[in-house]
Amino acid sequence: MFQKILIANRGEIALRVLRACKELGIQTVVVHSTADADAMHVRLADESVCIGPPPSRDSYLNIHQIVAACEITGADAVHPGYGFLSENAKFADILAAHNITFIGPSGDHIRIMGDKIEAKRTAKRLGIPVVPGSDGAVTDQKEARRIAAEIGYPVIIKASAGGGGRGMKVALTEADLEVALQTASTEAGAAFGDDAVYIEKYLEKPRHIEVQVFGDGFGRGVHFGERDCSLQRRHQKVWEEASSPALNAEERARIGGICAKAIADLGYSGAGTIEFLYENGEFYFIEMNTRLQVEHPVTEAITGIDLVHEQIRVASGGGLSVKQEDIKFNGHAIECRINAEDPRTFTPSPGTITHFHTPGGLGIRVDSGVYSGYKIPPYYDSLIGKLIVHGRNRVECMMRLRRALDEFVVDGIKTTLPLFRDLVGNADIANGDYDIHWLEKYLAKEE
Ligand code: MV4
Repeated sequence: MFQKILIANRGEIALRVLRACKELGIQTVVVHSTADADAMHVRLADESVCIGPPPSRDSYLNIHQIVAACEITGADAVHPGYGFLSENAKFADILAAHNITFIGPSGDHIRIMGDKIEAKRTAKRLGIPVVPGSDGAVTDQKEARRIAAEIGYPVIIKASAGGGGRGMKVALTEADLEVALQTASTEAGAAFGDDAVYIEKYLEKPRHIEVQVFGDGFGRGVHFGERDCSLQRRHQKVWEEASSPALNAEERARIGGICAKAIADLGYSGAGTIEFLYENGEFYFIEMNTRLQVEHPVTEAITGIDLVHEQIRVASGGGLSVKQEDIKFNGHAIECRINAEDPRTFTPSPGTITHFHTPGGLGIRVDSGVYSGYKIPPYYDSLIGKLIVHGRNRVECMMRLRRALDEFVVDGIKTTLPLFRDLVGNADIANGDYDIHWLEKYLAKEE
């Protein structure tokens, strides 16, 4: 097991990882920018190293500074959290070259999944159902027209170097195709330095369902069920659930089994998330994330398993603490992402939190790095906390969520809490009846 882990992140996830390290008796080092000297995880860590000024590229993305902090403190592993360097293959390779363990998959697995064409080709080869479309990159208009005609309109053009919604263009008919292909490719070249694009059938009203997987480092794979993350705004998730209100146990076991086998065959190590669009009872692979995700706590709530403990165990060569048959799904969990933003316009609202009071009681978890008197710096993303509620079933979970939202107090800044108080009372949400476009339509109506 590791002696000392360096946490290369900030905010609630740095604290989340720190808690796991403490429980495992592992010493902790945090790195932070000058803007984060007052952060909770800096106070709670055994050691801290200031690695630079506020801009991320000079601190949380500065690989050399982070490697130097490892050398100075004698850290034997790095947990990257999510965002920042968590899916940077070069970072994983550099750490390996320094004999420091990257708590995550190999640089090569990160690289495969970062290239969306390569990821899709790999998924298909491993028996994962994919969205119908081109087999690889599409360059000429004639080929694009042939493929689009074959799969049928509407189609979507995606950048291979994109992902998470960046660099996509929809063509409703053949008349739109030429411009869509041209602009998608030009924009991808400018934004990512890679103009490769591919074509898929455009699914009009899918849900976003993602399967949590783990490779144990010994060639075995398991799944921890799915999360439904359909409630998004501009590709930012707002509300996540486990399990998906749309799936039954049979569908869960089927897609979970496919994903677990794929992870085993790939020889993947650590946590991963296989993302699907789900429409009319069918799953269509879109991307795989090779990191721990923001919404991992809903999976922890229904399985009772600490996924960061598992990441650390696997990275240290100790394997998973559970086998597939030990993983049982109990009840239902919902996560609300609490952002320091205006709840209608989503404009960031940094500043001082004058009062912070979190809900408690059975089935409530709040993951947050903030406290009363804390000043939110303006340099980073606006997530200030996550409310995770667990109940024996979805109805109990929703009742408990309503109660927890009533107790939550954040004064001094604007937050997205009022949005959640509206959503929890909405009939479609109560019925679990929503797709990836539901939230944007709802927000447009409310204006
Ligand atoms: C799609 C799609 C419809 N059809 N692909 C957006 C983010 C990226 N992960 C994939 N995305 C989409 N891919 C096909 N073939 C619709 C989206 C999409 C979306 C997906 C998940 C959650 C929210 C979304 C919002 C708009 C579009």
